[in-house]
Amino acid sequence: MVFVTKPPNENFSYARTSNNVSKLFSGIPLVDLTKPDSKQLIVKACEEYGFFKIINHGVPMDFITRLESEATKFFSMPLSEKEKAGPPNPLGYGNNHIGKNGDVGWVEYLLLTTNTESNSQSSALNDYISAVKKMACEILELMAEGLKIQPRNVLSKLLMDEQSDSCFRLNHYPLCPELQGLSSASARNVIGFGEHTDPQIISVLRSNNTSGLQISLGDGSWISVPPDQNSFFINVGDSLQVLTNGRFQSVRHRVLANGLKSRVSMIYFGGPPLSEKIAPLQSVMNGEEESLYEEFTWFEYKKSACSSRLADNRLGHFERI
Ligand code: GA4
Repeated sequence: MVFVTKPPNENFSYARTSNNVSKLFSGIPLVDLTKPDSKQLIVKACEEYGFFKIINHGVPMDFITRLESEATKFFSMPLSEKEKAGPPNPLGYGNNHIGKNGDVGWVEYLLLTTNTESNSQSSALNDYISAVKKMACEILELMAEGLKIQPRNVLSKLLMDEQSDSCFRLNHYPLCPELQGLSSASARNVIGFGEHTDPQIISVLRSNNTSGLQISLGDGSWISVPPDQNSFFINVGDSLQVLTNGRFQSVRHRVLANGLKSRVSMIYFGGPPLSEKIAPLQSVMNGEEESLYEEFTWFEYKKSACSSRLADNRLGHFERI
């Protein structure tokens, strides 16, 4: 089974800016969490791309490698064993099919809860999730500081809430036989995970050293993100776009299959409690500024996302005209 798209016009493109003037794309924004300018760089990256890379993140390398080897071990089991952890609705093992509405991709995955009590059988998973959640909260606090909104935990408290509806995903993109032996110039694009935005607030992604992730600049072009197994990549989700009244943009991204090396990624999706009202924070609104969106709860948005296709513009249904 192959899922093909037209080759993209990669890495020569224009990015949107806060004043809507295009400028030449100058690389994936890089944020060093230990540097004092990190909050300004984070705000700029969220406004321009909704995407950036984090170095000096403080997550112990040992937590990462332990979980990666557990993931690799799981995905190398016979299909019949893996299927015992399925189907993936809402959590569990799945392959080739993503969501419930006909999306397909060259991928297998495990969707998990972030609840440490339910995951008590894997200390590697729990250690990793706790450390990545802490980093995600630190980043959300830097965003609040950079946006000059009070209190500084106005965003991070949504993830810290006991009722926070966050989830975790392990993805395995196997070697794609269709692409084996083809140079990247002659290879077609086989879709591993189709283009989409993440519905939550923030996503924290870590992958092994295999390429495949691409982000969209919103002008039809796709930028390949060079893999870096020692860093994390952060995505702004749809909910954060709404909370900032469109100041931050959720990033459209996708993963292409690879003919040379398999890819393993692990993603933490930080979401609010189901009952949380998702609306622009009062403190981000200037003067007479009005909300760009109808009011909805995370429960309502999640429900609507579950009945959509991956590539749909899910926020479109909630935009005020
Ligand atoms: C994208 C982000 C997360 O991986 C996810 C995905 C979810 C799923 O795999 O079941 C969705 C997708 C994601 C958005 C639209 C719907 C739901 C597949 C799909 C077609 C777990 C999530 O929360 O939303």
